[in-house]
Amino acid sequence: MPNITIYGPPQSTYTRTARMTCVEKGADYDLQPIEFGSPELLAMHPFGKVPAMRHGNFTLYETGAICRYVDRALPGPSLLPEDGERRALVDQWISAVSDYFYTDMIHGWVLQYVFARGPEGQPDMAVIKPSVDKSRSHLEALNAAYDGRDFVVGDSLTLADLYVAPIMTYVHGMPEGPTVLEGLTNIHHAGEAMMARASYKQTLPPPPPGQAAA
Ligand SMILES: N[C@@H](CCC(=O)N[C@@H](CS)C(=O)NCC(=O)O)C(=O)O
Repeated sequence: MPNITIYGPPQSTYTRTARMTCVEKGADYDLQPIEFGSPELLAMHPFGKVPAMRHGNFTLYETGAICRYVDRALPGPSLLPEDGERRALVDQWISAVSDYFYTDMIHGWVLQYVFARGPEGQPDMAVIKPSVDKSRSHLEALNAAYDGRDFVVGDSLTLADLYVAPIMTYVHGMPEGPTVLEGLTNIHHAGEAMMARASYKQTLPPPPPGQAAA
């Protein structure tokens, strides 16, 4: 079986979800950084996002499609539950994280610090403040979902956990992170378990400029 190649920068949360899936499934994979807007990326991904994937002659884009392909292509326990209700809950959380979490935690918060666009080149607090408030409410929903378990759905790791983890790495490193996470003990416990996994440790992104490693 040829190696899987994941195209995307190590900082990208979606790219990391795909990489974590490869590690969890024991897949041999290569990470290939790629330039946004490059003809090489657009040839694989007409929408110009990351990650993209190549496996032999097969090319694929969209994180969900890549993760499901890797999950099926490799032996070992599936990252998607067989049970219909649990499977639906995994899909629910993947959708919620891709939409609400990504919008408010990555676009409206983390990237506002990384690419500061406010007055005098400072982070724009008029954008960050409401995003942080919305993030707190999203995180309360996640905290409730854990219900004292280490996983978002059920008693074993699913793709939902691999969507959550890359975003949480950045949230922990934000100036408002400790306050926003205050009292969310389920998230704390599940995060400890996640941080001990090889897939988490092997895919840690380089710290954003001016920020210590998460
Ligand atoms: N729906 C896509 C979203 C991928 C995505 O937004 N990736 C980000 C990086 S984490 C990206 O490519 N951003 C660059 C841009 O939006 O131009 C997926 O699930 O793969």
